[in-house]
Amino acid sequence: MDIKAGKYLKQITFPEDLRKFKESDLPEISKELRDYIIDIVSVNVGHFGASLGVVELTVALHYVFNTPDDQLVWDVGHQAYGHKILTGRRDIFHTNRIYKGISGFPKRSESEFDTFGVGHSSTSISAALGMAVASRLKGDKNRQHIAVIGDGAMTAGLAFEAMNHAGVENSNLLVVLNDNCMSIDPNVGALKEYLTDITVSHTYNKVKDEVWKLLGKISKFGPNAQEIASKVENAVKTTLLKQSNLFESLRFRYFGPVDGHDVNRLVKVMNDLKDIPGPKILHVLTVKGKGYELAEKDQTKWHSPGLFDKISGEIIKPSSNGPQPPKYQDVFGNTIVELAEKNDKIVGVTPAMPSGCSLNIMMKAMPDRAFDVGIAEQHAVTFSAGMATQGLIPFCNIYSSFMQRGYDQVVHDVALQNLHVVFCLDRGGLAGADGPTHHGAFDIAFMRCIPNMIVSAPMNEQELRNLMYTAQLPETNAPFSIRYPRGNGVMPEWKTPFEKLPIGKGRMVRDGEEVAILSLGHPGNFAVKACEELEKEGLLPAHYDMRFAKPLDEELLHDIFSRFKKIITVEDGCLMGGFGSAIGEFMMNNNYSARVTRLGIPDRFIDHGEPKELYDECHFDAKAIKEAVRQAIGEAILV
Ligand SMILES: Cc1ncc(C[n+]2csc(CCOP(=O)(O)OP(=O)(O)O)c2C)c(N)n1
Repeated sequence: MDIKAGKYLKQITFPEDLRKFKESDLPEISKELRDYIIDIVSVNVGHFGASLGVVELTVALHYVFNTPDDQLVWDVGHQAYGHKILTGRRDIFHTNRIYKGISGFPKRSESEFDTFGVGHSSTSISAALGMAVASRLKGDKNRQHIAVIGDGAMTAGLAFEAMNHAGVENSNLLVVLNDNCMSIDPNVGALKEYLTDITVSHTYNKVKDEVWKLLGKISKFGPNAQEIASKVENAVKTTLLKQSNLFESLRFRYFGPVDGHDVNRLVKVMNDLKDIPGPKILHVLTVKGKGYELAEKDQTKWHSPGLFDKISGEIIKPSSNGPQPPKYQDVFGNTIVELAEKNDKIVGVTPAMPSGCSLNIMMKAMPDRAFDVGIAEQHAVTFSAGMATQGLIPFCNIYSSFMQRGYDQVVHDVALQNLHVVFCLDRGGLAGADGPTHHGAFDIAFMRCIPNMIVSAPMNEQELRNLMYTAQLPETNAPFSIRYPRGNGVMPEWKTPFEKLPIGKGRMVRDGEEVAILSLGHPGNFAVKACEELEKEGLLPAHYDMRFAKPLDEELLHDIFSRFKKIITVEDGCLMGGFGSAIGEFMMNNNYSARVTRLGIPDRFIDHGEPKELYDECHFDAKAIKEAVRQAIGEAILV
């Protein structure tokens, strides 16, 4: 790939090279870094707006702090492209998110500059505090620990748990709050209003200038810095307590807001802050998508735009002949509106993913009945549970991997009370280029072991609609999980009439002989393809779309285990404890004996790549199913 770094950037392999430049060169270096990100992401796909927004911040952080000895922790990590480029990965950045290439998120195994593996949000303050306390216990007073967290990520409970703890730990922690007023969609909630207030407050800005004047003197005072710092603190407090500062209340010293695109100003401020001990927060104002006009204007679209022409700004969609099947998420988004029009008990809940899961369709159509609660999966679940106690039927849509964070709430607040909450788990299965932090590998296993929970997965759009329809019927009245993958389904004509599905019942897709393939969810389509191709070879396995991992269709399974001695299970989820395990348990419990081959995600974390590359690696695509059938039948011949 012939993308060249600019004249400064090409001299920077590691931050120590950056630190050799004069401060006056930093604006130009920032410009080159931004151009390099635009050049590569436009042809390579990836997160875009977030990294552009923190270019100056990234340059300033690596210029001022002695990384990697000083510990820099990025929250979520989707904004860390500039960091990757400045920390030894410039020349391999074109492999970002590509199979076997570098990860789209900071990853400890990839670089010593990636101090903490991320992907899920709001972990940075806890992790950096842990590092800071470790340094203190080791007697290292000089090491700096910096968490960079967005205003979206700051909405999560985890971030506040960490702030609450950090306020009483006398550790060297700097939280940089990167405030761009955006999550993926516009940020929501009272904290956002508070940050806006503090940003525009005249009183505050006046004080702030005085504080900076004082801070400017600190470096000259050397050992007396602490004394000056406490004067600074008092100056802030006496004036600010009038309007009460949330962060000050949590015993953080609050500094800012500062223009996050003024790299020289950032360098000066950070140099000053280095000398102030204890927990500090620096509020930095940035613009998501900065420097690429279209991304600044439509920040949600340009969060992760796909391929685009960087000159015209056109987002390039893959060409297609004829009507294409819709994305599963859009089937969810449109279907919930259709159902909610008929059933006024239905409400929709998303923790900060309205456009990612398409609940934005309902938010537009029925703003009073659809809630974006911020990056707050735990709250999303318990909030849904609360509404369910009052007879509402919440559809709580959470990406499978983010649901991990709401697990106790699913068990304790929903299932234990047998509340009628419908969980729609988007991105169930291998999620692709986002990699192991985002794969929805575990939900079948972790939902299946919870009493009262109904666990289902549709094989196509029609089944998704019918499962959603069935889930909201009053007689269902139980926690109900429906998981479906990222991306497109298989039915261009997807808007089929609703039909009630019997809970815990599967269906035969094709009858056959010798081998039975039992699939759960979308991988049933891989089985259909495998069966069609095997038929040409004269092999005729039967195929069943089981739909439910719990309750299992025991009647159908008795029939299958009586007729077949070779069973293959297929799922886009972890093998340990998943759907195949459920079939194995059924076999044991009922004293059947059969040769069961389980295809699915093995017991290791799967890296990033195109879904088809990952299905191949994990061995549960059509090719793998064909091989498994041939092997089963071949063995039969040998016997
Ligand atoms: C636990 C969790 N929930 C949801 C997400 C999806 N997600 C990725 S980035 C993002 C927005 C983060 O907003 P902010 O922290 O303000 O960073 P910005 O993108 O604005 O720079 C969200 C919701 C996630 N990564 N982790």
